[in-house]
Parts: sequence; C-alpha cells; structure tokens
Amino acid sequence: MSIINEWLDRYGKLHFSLIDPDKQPPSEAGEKAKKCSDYGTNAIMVGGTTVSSREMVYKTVSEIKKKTDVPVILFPNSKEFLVENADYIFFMSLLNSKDYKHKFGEQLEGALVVKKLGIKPIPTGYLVISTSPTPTTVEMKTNLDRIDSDDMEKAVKYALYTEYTGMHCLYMDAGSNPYKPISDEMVREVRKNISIPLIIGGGIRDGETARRKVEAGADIIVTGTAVEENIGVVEEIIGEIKREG
Ligand code: 1GP
Repeated sequence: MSIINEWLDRYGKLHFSLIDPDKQPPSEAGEKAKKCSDYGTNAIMVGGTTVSSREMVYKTVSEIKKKTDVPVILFPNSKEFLVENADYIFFMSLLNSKDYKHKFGEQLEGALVVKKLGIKPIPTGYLVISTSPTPTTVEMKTNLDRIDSDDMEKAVKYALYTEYTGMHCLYMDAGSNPYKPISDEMVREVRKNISIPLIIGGGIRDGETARRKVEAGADIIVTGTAVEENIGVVEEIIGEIKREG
C-alpha cells in the first residue's frame, strides 16, 4: 500500500502545510511548522516554484525537524535542491507541461540523487489548472498545455492518464495564491473518474473553501499562502477538513 493511502487509512482526510524556504529564515520556518503541527497538520511540504538555494532547503528542513515530528515532504522544482534530511519527495511529473524537462527530464536526472540520498519517493502526477486571468508563477515558468478551470474533459483525461500509469496520487494545483481555487465541480468530476488519492492546492485560504473541496472529493488539502501570511486560519482549515473527513 502507498504511504499516502496508509496515512489516509490511519488519519482520514489530510492537510499538508507548504513552506517555501525562500520566504523566511529557517528558524522562522521551524516555528511555522510547529504551529501547523500543533493545529493537526499531517505533513510539512518544503518547496516552491522559485526555490533557489540547496543550502536554504537543507537548513529549513533541519529547523522544521527540530520543532516537529510530522513527516517532511519535498515539493521540488528541480533536482538541484534535493536534500537528505527530508523524509519523502513528491517524485512528480508536471503532466500538462509541454516541456520535456518538467515532464520527464528533471525526474530522470534526479532519480539517482533520490536513491543516493535515501529520500522516499511518492510517485505523483502533477497538474496545474489555470483559474486566474493573470498567470501564476508556475504557469509562467512551465510552458503549459493549458487546462482551464471549466475544461472538465481535459482535466479528467489527464487524471485518468495519471491513474493508468501507476502514480500513487494526483496533485491538482491552481498555483500559489491564484485568483481562485480549482472549482468544486472540477474536483467532483475528477473524483468520480479516478480512485487514487486526490490532492488539491492553490488558493485555499479559509475553512469553508477547504470543507467544500473535501466534500467534492479531495483527500488532501495543501495550503501555502495561508501558512505564510495568516497562520491562524490554518487551524480553522484543518478543523473543517477533519470534521468533513
Ligand atoms: C501551491 O498548492 C500550493 O503550489 C499552495 O497554494 O499558496 O495558494 O495556498 P497557496
């Protein structure tokens, strides 16, 4: 059984807190992780589209691990920033990028590094959904085969591909701090068609929105901006996820 399924069996619906190592000093990242863990988060994800220093990733993970026992999962934007002190890595392919590098190239080059460092890979299909009139950072950097938020057929097609190629989970992301999150309708439509765990992130900033995504079929909710800018609301978000799940 995959580790994600194991956690879902053990804890019900999950919440992951995303910390970008470029946004604060490592000690502050440790404090944020501790708060999220006190609120009941199930994992700390470390990464972001613009991470630029391996040392900052290492120090950030190290401070987080001093403050909490919840697993640390790398959310990588490149093979350059893999660190041995993390527990897991979303070994993910950005399926709707038109670039070889984001779909396959970085993963190929990173595979031996993951093995050597002993980080446990979580095979993950990653889809970026476009919900904003202006592109998010991830959209600008990854040359997307655009999936609009109302294009259910395209989203389902990619979701089925993810399941049929044996990935352990599907992560659908509207990007960091988008205009709006992925719609409940799209979450529901994708959920109806696949059976692997479904992770939803991007633009979830309050408990009510998190609850609706879980109700629509999300298994895991990721919040990043809320952790960075309004950490108090993370408690409310986790409360709603756990009540629903
Ligand atoms: C981005 O899904 C994550 O990759 C988190 O998004 O920062 O909007 O919570 P937010």
